[in-house]
Amino acid sequence: MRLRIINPNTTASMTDKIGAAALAVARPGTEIIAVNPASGPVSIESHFDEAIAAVGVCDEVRAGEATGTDAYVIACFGDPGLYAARELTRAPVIGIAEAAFHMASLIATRFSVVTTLGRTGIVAERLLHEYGMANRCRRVRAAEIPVLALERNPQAAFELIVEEALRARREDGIGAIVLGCGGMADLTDQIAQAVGLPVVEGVTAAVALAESLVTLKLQTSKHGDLDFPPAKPFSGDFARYSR
Ligand code: 2AL
Repeated sequence: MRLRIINPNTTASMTDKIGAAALAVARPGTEIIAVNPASGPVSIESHFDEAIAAVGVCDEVRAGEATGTDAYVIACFGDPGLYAARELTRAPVIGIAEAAFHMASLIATRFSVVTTLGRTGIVAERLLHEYGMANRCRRVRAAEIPVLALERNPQAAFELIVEEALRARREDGIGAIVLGCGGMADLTDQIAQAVGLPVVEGVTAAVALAESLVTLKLQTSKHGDLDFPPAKPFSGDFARYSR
């Protein structure tokens, strides 16, 4: 099967890292195509960044539809454009926050999230409520590292994430940690070793869930709100969406 892993930001080094993490857990017959939009923010750390990145995600789904794709992963922890992407395809589309919350809830009664910045933590809290997972999460914590610091200085970032995860282990009464950024995908095993708790990372969780849905022949429902968007003209920069 062919999975298209969309890093919604435009930082190619992060896309490579996400692709490698996906490939490391993929089944032998799974092809991983890791991409990022040509235009958009270099990192996603605000509602504005998410709004712009969502357009890039939709463009990448359209490109995936043109070349044949069995499932998509949106590899940013705000799951930008998730519902719009689902409207554009019958293939399953999995957001990494959604995947990580669900996977963590299968191995622990309660988990905490360790994300990058306090403000993106607020986005994660909103998603927990939206997905009906808030009662499984004890706390969303932030290591207060900008997303691109994960690229520039991974060792320093690793230490801050482990410090926060150890505080979560001591104070939150949890059974697992969820990592709250696509850019943390390469650190999972090291963090799990340092913290001594199961660590759920969204890219790898989403790949495993996407493979399961494809195996079960479960596709995005076209009954109701996830049906293809109504055809209509789009003007200006978005004329490419006219149908
Ligand atoms: C993210 C992410 O996963 N990628 C990105 O650019 N911003 N979200 C986050 N919570 O740090």
